[in-house]
Amino acid sequence: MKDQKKDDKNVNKKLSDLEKNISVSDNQFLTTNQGLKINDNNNSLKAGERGPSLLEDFILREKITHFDHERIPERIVHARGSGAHGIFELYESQSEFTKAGFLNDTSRKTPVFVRFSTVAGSKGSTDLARDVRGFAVKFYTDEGIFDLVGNNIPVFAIQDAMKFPDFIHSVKPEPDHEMPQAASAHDTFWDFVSLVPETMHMVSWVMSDRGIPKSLRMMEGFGIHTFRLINEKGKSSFVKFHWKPKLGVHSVCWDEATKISGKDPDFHRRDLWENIDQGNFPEWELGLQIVPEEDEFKYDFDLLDPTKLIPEELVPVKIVGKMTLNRNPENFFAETEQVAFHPGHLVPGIDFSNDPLLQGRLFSYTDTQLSRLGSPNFHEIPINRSVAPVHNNQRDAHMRMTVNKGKTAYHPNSLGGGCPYQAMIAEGGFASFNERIDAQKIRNRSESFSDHFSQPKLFMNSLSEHEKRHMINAFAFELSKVNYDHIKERVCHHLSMIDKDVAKKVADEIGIKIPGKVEMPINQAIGADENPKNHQPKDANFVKEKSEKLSMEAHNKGDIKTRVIGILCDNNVDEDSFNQFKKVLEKEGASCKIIAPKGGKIKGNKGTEIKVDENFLTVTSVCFEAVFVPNGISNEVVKHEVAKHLLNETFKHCKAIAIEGNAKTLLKNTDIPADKADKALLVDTTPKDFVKAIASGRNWDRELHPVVPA
Ligand code: HDE
Repeated sequence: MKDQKKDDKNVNKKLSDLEKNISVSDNQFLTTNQGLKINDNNNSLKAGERGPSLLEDFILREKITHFDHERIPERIVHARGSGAHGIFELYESQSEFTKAGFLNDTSRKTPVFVRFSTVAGSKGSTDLARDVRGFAVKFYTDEGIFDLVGNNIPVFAIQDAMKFPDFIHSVKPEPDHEMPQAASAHDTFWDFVSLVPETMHMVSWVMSDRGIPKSLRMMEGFGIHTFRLINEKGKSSFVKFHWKPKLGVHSVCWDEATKISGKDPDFHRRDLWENIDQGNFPEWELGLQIVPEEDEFKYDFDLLDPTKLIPEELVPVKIVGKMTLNRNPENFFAETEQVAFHPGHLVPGIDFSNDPLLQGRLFSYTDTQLSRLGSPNFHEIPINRSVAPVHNNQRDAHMRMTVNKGKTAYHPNSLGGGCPYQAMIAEGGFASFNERIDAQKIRNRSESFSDHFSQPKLFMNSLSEHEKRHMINAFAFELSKVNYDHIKERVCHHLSMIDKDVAKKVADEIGIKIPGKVEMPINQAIGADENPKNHQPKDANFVKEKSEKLSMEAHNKGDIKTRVIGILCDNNVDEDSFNQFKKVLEKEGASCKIIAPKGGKIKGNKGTEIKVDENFLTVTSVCFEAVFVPNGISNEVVKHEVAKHLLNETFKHCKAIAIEGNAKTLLKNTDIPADKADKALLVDTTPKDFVKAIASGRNWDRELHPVVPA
């Protein structure tokens, strides 16, 4: 207990180091940036009340100048993001594999800052775009900053950094008319995909429901690349990093995603913020897939190829610790916008592999901070500061905060007593892994990177029926937005190399024929000219038939924690029915939002006042996980279009509905067929059964009989 308190104090100390620059204005005078108290913040200085403004007005000029320079360039990719602070705790020492302190010492609580993001959209774009999500974690360790800059999908679209600008240019809005925003459903993206078949694995994940997460709190995270762990003796093992959410992995459906984008474009950001604010701290467990160095060539894919994952059946994910996000940022710009991640921020005990995509990233991230944050001193911004002391001979540059004392800024020196001095490896000095390299310089792709279809096949095989259906629909939706048949044909051809049935269904839907062979324009399709062995479609030669954990179904925890349930009611609601359900739902960890025709308060049948959260102007079913309608519904609600639509749409999105007593009349007025009562449409049920229905996941079978025109 005593130790626990000491630990908490340590974490708090580290955190308060980060907060040194926090400014609170309570009970303070308004001042200029020079500390001069301001007497009038409403009027500029003029020559007479109706006269021209004076250049002399240094207060106005300072205010406007600062305002003019408020924006910094948004991130080239991952511009839209949301951040949170937290801690990482280790379950069991991993000293067998790594000497990294935060993976050795179980008594440490390492502060972290996490930024989740979408990739394609601009800073103000919608959260629910079909896209990959960034999952970047900054560990403030005692040995320096370690950044794990990953995504919510375990593989990447391309294999070599050389293709990154091309890939991103193709997915961003098209350069002539700057459309579409935050969407991949357009010509240039699919043109690129069709010419670069290595993209097919990641694209299959993005077309699956993983591309439209329900919540940032309900996504897995992956470091993607293979890294190295190095132990005290210098022994190296390969590793892939995983984050497993304690709330399970959940997504919305596409119709919901498009509606949420209009109704609440900040849906994910709000959900993260509100849950942390309410004390529902999201948690992820850190998992390691460790491959002994001697097994480097054991698999029929290359560990260095970022378009491949290691199926958990081949190498299990070892759970080693837990991350809890427990504090919202104080200021979005200062923290979430200015945080600067870099896969090259390493600590002793962790090192890179030769993955050519990772190698390219090591250049890019510092470079991008220079143009985004404007100075090589970006590490001095509070959110980027190391909690381990920083001492070196780097000096000056724009916006230098540190006041370096003394006359020596060089090494070696005798005038400064030789300080700062180098650390031996035993003293924690970083040394790169002593990998033997004996090679010719070559600009080429390894033959071992050339199988692009086995793993997407494995992924598709592993999806449940409804997940596969959603993925097929997504391919069909996206390709329908493409204006060129030859692009659609090429993509369907690649799909047919992965799964003939999937390809046929997509092709039927978009009205094209799958060509037996596709022409890859010479000098354009990667590897099509110079090295025909590489990147030519091969028939799938898959690792395994299925890998269970690739389906989101395998990650359902069977609870309803932090889900939002709508309770539709009005004055005179049956308080017994209302309270009975609300109590059980809340006990199980859900939160209830009261929906009524008008805002303010309603009165139950026993006279209790109930606060209304959403009225019929603001309510939308897509913000709820399930809807309950208690007994005692008013005639107004029974006949109201909004109430009917709410139920229709909840049904259409396959969510659970519970109806009590006279609320059945409302159900009759909807388009939900009376004979369609199913495992998630519960009439006069118990709260426990309702909880069970929500927890078991949506009733996707309803999609097979789409009868509700919501
Ligand atoms: Fe990034 N990436 N990336 N990336 N990336 C950036 O850095 C880049 C890649 C990822 O919340 C940029 O600070 C190159 C893979 C995340 O601030 C930039 C290549 C993965 C974030 C950049 C990749 C990622 C970024 C833009 C190929 C998953 C957001 C702003 C060689 C493992 C971090 C910035 C945050 C951000 C470059 C590939 C994840 C331009 C050149 C693979 C989560 O430097």
